[in-house]
Amino acid sequence: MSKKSALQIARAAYSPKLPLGLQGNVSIKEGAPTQSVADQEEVKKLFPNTYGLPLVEFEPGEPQTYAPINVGVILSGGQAPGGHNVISGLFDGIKSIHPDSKLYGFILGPGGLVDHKYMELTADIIDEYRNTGGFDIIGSGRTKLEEEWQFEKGITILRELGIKALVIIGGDDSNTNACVLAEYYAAKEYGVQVIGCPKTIDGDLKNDQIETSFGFDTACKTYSELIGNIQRDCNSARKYWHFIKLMGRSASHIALECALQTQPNICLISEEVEAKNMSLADVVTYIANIVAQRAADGNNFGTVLIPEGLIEFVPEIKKLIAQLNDVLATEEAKLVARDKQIDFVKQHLSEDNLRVFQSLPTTVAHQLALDRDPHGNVQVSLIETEKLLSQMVAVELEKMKKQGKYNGKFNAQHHFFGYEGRCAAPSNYDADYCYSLGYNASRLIASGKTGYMSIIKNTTAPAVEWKAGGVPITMMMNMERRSGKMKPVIRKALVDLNGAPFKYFADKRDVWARYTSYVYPGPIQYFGPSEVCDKPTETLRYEQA
Ligand code: FBP
Repeated sequence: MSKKSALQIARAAYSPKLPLGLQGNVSIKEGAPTQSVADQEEVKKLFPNTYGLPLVEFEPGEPQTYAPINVGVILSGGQAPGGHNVISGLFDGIKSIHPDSKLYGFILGPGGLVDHKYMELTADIIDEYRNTGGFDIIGSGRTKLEEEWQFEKGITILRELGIKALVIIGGDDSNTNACVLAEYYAAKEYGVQVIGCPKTIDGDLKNDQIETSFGFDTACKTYSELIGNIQRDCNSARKYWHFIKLMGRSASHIALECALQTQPNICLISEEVEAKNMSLADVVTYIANIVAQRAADGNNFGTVLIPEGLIEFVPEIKKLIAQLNDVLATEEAKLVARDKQIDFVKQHLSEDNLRVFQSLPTTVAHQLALDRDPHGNVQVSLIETEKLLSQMVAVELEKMKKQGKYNGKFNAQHHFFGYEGRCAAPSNYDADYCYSLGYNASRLIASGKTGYMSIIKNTTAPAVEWKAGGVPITMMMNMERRSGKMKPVIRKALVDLNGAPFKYFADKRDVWARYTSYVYPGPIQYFGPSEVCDKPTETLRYEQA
C-alpha cells in the first residue's frame, strides 16, 4: 500500500452519517405501481418482469433474521468522488445482514463480469478505501453490458461464486443496462437480483426520484475552487481572459453550478444555446460583446465558463452529429478504412450538414466524425471548445475594432477542468450520500428487489432526516434513438431553463458580466463548522428551496 497523506489518515476515521430509516432494523413501505416517464407501452413490452414495480421506502422496523448473501459489485463509466463509500456502505450493509455475507468486486468495470475477473473485498481492503476518492479499489470501465452472450458469461461466474445480487454503480447508460440485465435474469429465473446506484459527476442522472447523482457535489466544489483561484489571479493581473471548459458530456449542470458558486463574467449554458437556436457565430458575438463592454470600462480581463457538451447543443452542429451517427452506424461505414472515413461521411451528408462540417476546424470535424465511446457518444472531452471559441472571439474583436466598436486588448488563457475533479476525496455530502446509497442497496437486496435503483432523498436536510428507498429503473425510461435504432433508455436530465438554479443565474449574469463580482469558494473543508463542511450544492439548494 502506498504512503498515505495526513488528510487521508485523518479522513479514514470519518464515520459517514446514515438516514434514520437505515439505522438498525428496517421495514419496507411499498407505494403504488409505477409507469415509465414516456412510451409506456413500448417500455412495458420490453420489460415484462421489471415494469410497473412500486416505489419503496425504508423505515425503522422489527429485527429480522437473514441468511448470508454473496453480492457482486461493478463500477461502471467515468470516475466520480464517493464510489469507494458506496462499496464500503454496501459491505457494511451486507455484513449487518449476516456476518458471513461476502462481497466480490468485478475488475475494471462491466468487462470484469464478462471476462470473469474479480476479487473478494474483505474488511481490511475495504478499510483502506473508506472516504477516499477514485475507483481504484477495483477499477472502472466502459464496456457495454447489453448482449445475451455477455449476460450468459456473467451468470456462469455469478453461479460459481454463489452471488445472488449484483450492484452496478453507474450513470444513465450503465443503469439502463443494469435494468436490461435484471430483466434478462428475471425472465430466465436465474435467481440473481440487479440493483443500480446513481453515479456521475455530470449531474444528469436526476429526476423526481433521484435528487442528484453522486460525485457532482465534490467535482463541482473542486472545479469552483480552481475557478475561484483563477478569478483572483485574473483580478490581480487584469490582463487575461480565461476560457475554462468544464466537464459534463451533455448537460451543463456542472457549468451552471460552478457559475452559481463563483460568479464568473460569462457562463454558457448549452441547453439555452439550443433553445434560442443560436449558431456558433451567435455564441461568439455574445462573448465578444461582453469583452468589448468590459474593455470600454477599462477591464481587459474576465472569465468564461464553457460546458464540455456545448458543441453538441449548437442546433446546426447537433443536426450534423445526428446525421453522422446514422451514417456511421450503417454496415457500409463499418467496412470503410479509418483514413477513408472522412471522405466517406462527406459523401453521405446533406448539403446543409456538409456546409457546417466543412466550416469547422479540421481537428474538430475529425473528432465529430470519428471518435465515439462504446455507448456511441461523441467524445466531447477531446474537443478543445475553449480554444475554438477564444480564436473565433479574437477574430470577431478584430472586426469590431475596424468598425470602431472595440478598443481593448484581448489575451486568452485556456483551461479544461474535468479529470481534476473526478477522483477528489469526497466532500462530507458525497461521503455520507454514497455510504447511504451503498448501505441502502444492501437493504433492497435483502428485500428481494431487482431492477431497482438505490435512492436517498431529502438530502438538503441533516443526514438523519434523509429518506432511503428504491425506484424501479423502468420508471425513469423512455424510447430514444441510439446508433440508428430506437432503444429504451433512462431519460437524461438536462438543465431546466424554467428551474430555480438557471433562473437565479439568468437574473444575475448581466451584472456579473459587466462588473467584477467574483466569489472565491476555496477548497473543500472536511473539519470545521457544519455550514462550511456540510453545505450542499447551490443547484440542490435552489431546487429544494
Ligand atoms: P459518466 O457519465 O460515465 O459518469 O462519465 C462522465 C464523464 O466524466 C464526462 O463528464 C466526460 O465527458 C467523460 O466522462 C470522459 O470520459 P473518459 O473518462 O472516458 O475520458
